[in-house]
Amino acid sequence: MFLGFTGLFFSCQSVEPPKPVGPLPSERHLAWHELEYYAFIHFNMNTFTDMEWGLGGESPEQFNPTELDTRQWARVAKEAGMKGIIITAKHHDGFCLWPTKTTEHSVKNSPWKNGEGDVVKDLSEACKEYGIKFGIYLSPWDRNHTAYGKPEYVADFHEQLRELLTNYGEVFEVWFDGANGGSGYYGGANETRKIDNKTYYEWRKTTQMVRELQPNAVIFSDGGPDIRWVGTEEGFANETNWSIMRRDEIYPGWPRYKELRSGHEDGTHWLPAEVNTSIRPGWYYHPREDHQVKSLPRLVRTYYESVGRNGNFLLNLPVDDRGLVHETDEKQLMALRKQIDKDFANELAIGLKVTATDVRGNSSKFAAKNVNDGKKETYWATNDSETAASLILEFENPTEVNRILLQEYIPLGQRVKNFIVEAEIDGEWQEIDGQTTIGNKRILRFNTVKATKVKVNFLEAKGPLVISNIELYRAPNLLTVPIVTRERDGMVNLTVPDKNVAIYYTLDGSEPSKTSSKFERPFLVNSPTTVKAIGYDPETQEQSEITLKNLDVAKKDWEVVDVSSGSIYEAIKLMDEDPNTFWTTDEGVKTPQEIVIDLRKIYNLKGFTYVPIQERYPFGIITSYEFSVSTNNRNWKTVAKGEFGNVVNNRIEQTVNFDIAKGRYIKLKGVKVDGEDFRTSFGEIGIISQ
Ligand code: FUL
Repeated sequence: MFLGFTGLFFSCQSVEPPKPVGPLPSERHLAWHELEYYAFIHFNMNTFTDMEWGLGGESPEQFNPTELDTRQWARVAKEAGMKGIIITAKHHDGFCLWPTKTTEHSVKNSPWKNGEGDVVKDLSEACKEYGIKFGIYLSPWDRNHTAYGKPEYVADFHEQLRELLTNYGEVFEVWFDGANGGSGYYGGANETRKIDNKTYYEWRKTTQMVRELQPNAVIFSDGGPDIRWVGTEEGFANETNWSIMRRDEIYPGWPRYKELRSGHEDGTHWLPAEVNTSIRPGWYYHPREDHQVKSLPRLVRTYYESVGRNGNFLLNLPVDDRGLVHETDEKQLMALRKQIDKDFANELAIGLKVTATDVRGNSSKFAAKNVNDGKKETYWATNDSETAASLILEFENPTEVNRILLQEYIPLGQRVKNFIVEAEIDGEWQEIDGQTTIGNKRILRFNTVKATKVKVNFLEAKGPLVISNIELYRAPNLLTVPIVTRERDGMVNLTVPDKNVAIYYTLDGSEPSKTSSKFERPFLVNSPTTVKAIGYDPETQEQSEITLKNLDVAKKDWEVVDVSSGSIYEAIKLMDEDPNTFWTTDEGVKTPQEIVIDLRKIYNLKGFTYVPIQERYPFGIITSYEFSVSTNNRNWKTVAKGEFGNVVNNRIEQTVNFDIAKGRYIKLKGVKVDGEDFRTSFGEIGIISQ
């Protein structure tokens, strides 16, 4: 039975609020939870040495941005909807972005602004100007410092922290990395140094200093003490995500880090998760990753799997060697903002009639309507005996929904362990989703339903329920450019992430529109063909940009018949239509490496394609090539020779055209390759035929 009779509620005074359950967040935590989405910026010596982990022996001379503009960073972050920026003031290589008194290894000895510059100061001022928060990353590991491993270094590390927390205004977060100790330059010693992560940095003293100098700042590390790493850099928290953990078991570099993805149900401290990931494969800028900025669907997913799973989202922007957020990254950030704004544009639950199976002391103070009154400080609570209850929101008319957002009133602790969402559709209840934890914020995405009522069935909790907010949305479909993939047998597939988005395509080079063929199932392409496709949202009648892919004969019968070294059996990977698999020749073979493919039929050839290896740490990319054709595998004719310009930095498909030549066999020789072990690698080889 549902209690809708507000008139019978007892007076507020007599009913006590529920007692807190488990460890609770501090004021500092509560302010941090509100931030939700903010930027990491990795910009430091590595930006100029094209490294991810500098060794420490770099020269300050190498730090020389040409157009460094921290106001651009702050503007981009602000426009992207981010609430702050955390900057790598010092990374593992030890180079300091501010003129610290502790070391010569800093901006003060760099050519940038003739050694007069201070990136930390510039950024703190830019953040202030744009009204966003400012945070610092200070690597405990320092591969430059002579005394690393001895107490003298720790004194300098603390001094660096003191400078950063004293001279740059309000700091909202201090970020300590778990990567610690190992090989390094160490003032020229070039050796491996091991430290004890638990004791060496004197964490207690470090924490005290932060508390004293920046009492509002949260401290991040694998184990806090305030907020925790989420145990992966891929950009997600687990579906079950407790904001509490048995904190005393954890320390920076904790080997059981996978537990950080879910927290501990029996946690002893409030230790919520921050989901850090980069908008590119690397944390630092590498021109070779310019084409690997994350796609919109990927970024949207990360948003829902961080903010939507009770975490904060810390998205890294690798500022480039000019000193700017790259244009492509900026474009993607704005696309994400636009999509998230669209998804949450229209809140449907506010003010709806709402009833619950139990209300604490029947008091209006704890009534069900508190979940949709738009106020986060009011909440619906159940009686102490009721740790399971349901709540129903009623629409006036059948209404489409596909998102639900739930929040517990976390000042009283995180409680919910298990819940189900149901919708009343055409008079019948249907389960639409079921999950475990909620915490500060949980967002569920489900297929659009036209509901008259939405019910949340809280099945299990650690104590009486304390729910502060429920929101409902009808997000639009995610409209993106279709992805074209193909199998070796020539079958072509077109995909978009949202199943409500239709795909239309053409095969004759004409512009696709919604009157073109609608993609229903994979189709065969076995001759030179240009596929053009669009995504189309039938609800908004909007269409995506056009994707274009040139396809040629299917590779089904092709066979690699000769390789100069390496395993011929593995060589199928260079013609499997999957550029993410690769084939490589042996290491250390100095003569140019080559490969011969039998196309099993004579074609009029007029070009070839080469996709370089797509690995995060690529090797063996062909930079100068020679391409030959033959009809009999004996008499060869070289039809093209040259360089793949900028292929190492921009690992996209390379296309080379040549005068028509008949050929059944093709030979690609890597005349020059990038890297030093002489391996030659191939992501994919293709032909262009007539
Ligand atoms: C890691 C570091 O080793 C990476 O270089 C990067 O700074 C990332 C955010 O944290 O532990």
